[in-house]
Amino acid sequence: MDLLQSQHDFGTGVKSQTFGIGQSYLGPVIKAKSGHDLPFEITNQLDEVSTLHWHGLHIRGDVDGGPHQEIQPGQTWRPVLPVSQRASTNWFHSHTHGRTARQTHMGLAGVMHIEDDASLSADFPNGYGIDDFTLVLQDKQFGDLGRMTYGLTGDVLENGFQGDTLVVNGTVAPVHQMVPSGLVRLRLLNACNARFLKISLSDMQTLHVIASDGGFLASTVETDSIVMSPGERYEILLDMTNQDRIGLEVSLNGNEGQGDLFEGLWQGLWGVSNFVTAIILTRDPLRPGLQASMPNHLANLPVADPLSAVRKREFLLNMGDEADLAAIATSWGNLCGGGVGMGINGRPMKMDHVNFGVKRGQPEIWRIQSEEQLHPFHIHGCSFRILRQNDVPPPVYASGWKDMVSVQGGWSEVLVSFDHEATKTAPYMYHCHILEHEDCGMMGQFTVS
Ligand SMILES: [Cu+2]
Repeated sequence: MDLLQSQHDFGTGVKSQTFGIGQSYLGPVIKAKSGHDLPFEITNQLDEVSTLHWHGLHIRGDVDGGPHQEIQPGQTWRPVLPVSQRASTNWFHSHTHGRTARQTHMGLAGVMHIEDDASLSADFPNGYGIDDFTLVLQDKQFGDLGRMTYGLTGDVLENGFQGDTLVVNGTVAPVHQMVPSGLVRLRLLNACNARFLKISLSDMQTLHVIASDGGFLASTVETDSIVMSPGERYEILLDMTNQDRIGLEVSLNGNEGQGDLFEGLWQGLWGVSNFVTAIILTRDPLRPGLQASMPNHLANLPVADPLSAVRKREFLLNMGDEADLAAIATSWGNLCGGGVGMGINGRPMKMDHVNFGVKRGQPEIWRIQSEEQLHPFHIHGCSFRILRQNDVPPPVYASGWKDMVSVQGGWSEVLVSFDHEATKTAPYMYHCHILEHEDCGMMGQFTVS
């Protein structure tokens, strides 16, 4: 796969300047079977340095694709990924120091499905593009001429880039899809730089959630809506046996408004305005699909036992000073701070400073708190379980395997352990997944030995 400078029509009738991975915008959907080594050849045809991080994969730090595995212009990176984890929907995106936000926004992102024996033999849809669809959800801003725009100001650094137009798999929403008469699976990725998305179905139909970031839930969770932070994945099932048409609705209200955003997000206090239909699924009555009921049992989830933890660590996310951010935005143009302005526990990300080391296989509790604002926190090389999210238990649909947890005002706690090695020269990252915050230094690094 090559990292390309390209042009792409998002459906606005004109071509925008974009980056792509082997295509004009975004990358291919990669399907991998757990238990196999996955070799890649990634050539950087851009005229700037880049990286490709495998978000959600449990793999060693030296193939993780973080900021230490730079691919210089013209160079080829050849990582072999030993994929050994449970079935899950993961993704990959740029993780270049100080440039992650812009490069990912330009299109350096793609999706990777991991399957295992259980997922392939289960009684639910897995025909890619037939009854199993992958939706990359992003917010974009288009200028007067219909071209995608991205520019940094102090405000954009502070709140993260937020566009007013929903784009699905690189096309302005809504997109249309014919589906067979039966169960249909949607794999959702929030690939926005900064925007939280609230997801529901048309006609207030019940959502059936089967999987979160790191794999299947214990059983199907029924809910009116789900909230997705940047970086999160959820899978849902729809029964199209007896309905002609259904729409997936996405609210872009996420990060707007005043007051306690977190409460608003999770307790349904958001206004109902500004819902956009992401995709309209229309049943093809002549195409029989999978005739099965909504699955009940999906996976055996171990109890997340906080008493198993051998130690606790605390992370305070720091926003930095407004005037500093404005100055950074001006001086760096369309780059972010390169690791200054924001921080964690009082210090910004420094490439040559490893913050701490953890021991392989030893569960820890990581407690995350935000000085101000809502932040989605991500940890590399693992899946964890959320014990508390902003002082309360997570929604049931977020109680399984995760690699994203959000926090605003209160404490979030996760139970985490790592199975793979990350050395001092190839450490793992933990960071805010508002990509402009990450670029401004809200990130740190750690080893696993
Ligand atoms: Cu943040």
